[in-house]
Amino acid sequence: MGQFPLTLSRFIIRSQAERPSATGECSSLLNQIGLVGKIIAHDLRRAGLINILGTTGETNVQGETVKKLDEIANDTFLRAFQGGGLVCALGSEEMEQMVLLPENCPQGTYMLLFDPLDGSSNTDCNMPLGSIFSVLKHTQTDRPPTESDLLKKGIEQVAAGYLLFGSSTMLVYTTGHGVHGFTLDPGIGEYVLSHERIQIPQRGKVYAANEGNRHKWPSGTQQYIEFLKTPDSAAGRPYSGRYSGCLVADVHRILLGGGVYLYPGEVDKPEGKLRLLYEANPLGMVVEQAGGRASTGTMRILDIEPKKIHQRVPLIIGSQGDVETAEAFIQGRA
Ligand code: AHM
Ligand code: MG
Repeated sequence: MGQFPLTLSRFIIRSQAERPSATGECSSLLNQIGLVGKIIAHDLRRAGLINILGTTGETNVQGETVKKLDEIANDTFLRAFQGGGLVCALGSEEMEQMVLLPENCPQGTYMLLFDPLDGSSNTDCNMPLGSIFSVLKHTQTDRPPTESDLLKKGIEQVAAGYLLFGSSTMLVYTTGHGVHGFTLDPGIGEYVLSHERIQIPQRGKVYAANEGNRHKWPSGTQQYIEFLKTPDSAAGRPYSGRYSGCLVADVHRILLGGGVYLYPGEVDKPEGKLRLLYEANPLGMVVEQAGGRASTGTMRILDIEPKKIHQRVPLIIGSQGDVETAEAFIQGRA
């Protein structure tokens, strides 16, 4: 007889029993994110059939074209946490301002930040997509949170993770006690533990970067990518280039097999493209919890003091050794 599947909810109960100090609320939140993942995955699977591909004709707060699926995924997160008493405030890459959920105050002490649909240029061609989430705690329960309460350093996250909509749907998360991956079994409609305690290799053989932007990169970044492509069999080079256009998918590959993902700063845009609160911090926590490293090239992502909710940062993330080498090039030490 095969092993009975260890589902997400069962795994969470087991982990809680190992840590009696855990309140259990974060568990409900993770289960609810799992449900969000099932709903978004359901929409993505039928997207080409029900006229939800393409753009809405609008531009978001980031100045980017909004895809219909961006809006649908964002609404799914909003609806999932309205009521229920868990989350008092939400912030999203797709929403200009924080959304307060007064019905959940003051009992809901979590604040949820998310990128509802990461890699949305992939929507119209059946390529992988993701959702990224970061969980913060609102500690001043005598008053509802304001936007400045969302401006916490990444090290203050109480949980973080992502949903990956690839050839299968996965939920990968950390609450600061290792990283665990669950695969949605469509037959039973449950997330089943498939990757317990993920550890990222110290070095990999893959790099992920949009090399079309090479001419915009500072010379240290250009030299690093040239270094990775220069053959040296003893050192395991050249690396293979693998870039999907979906940060979640690229980081997931690297989390499992090692290597480095870069969305660096550019000469005319030193802050890069990716968002600190919705992308870099949550993925930074996941990767660090798996033994890897997340950096701007000059500082640890999780130590950055955010100044505004839609702040962007350069991101170099992946295996400890690979990110350190990238930092050495970027800082002119290599
Ligand atoms: P998005 O959240 O608006 O989709 O933007 C983030 C995405 C990442 O998933 C991906 O790695 C990167 O932007 C791709 O950008 P580019 O097309 O410039 O390579
Ligand atoms: Mg994104």
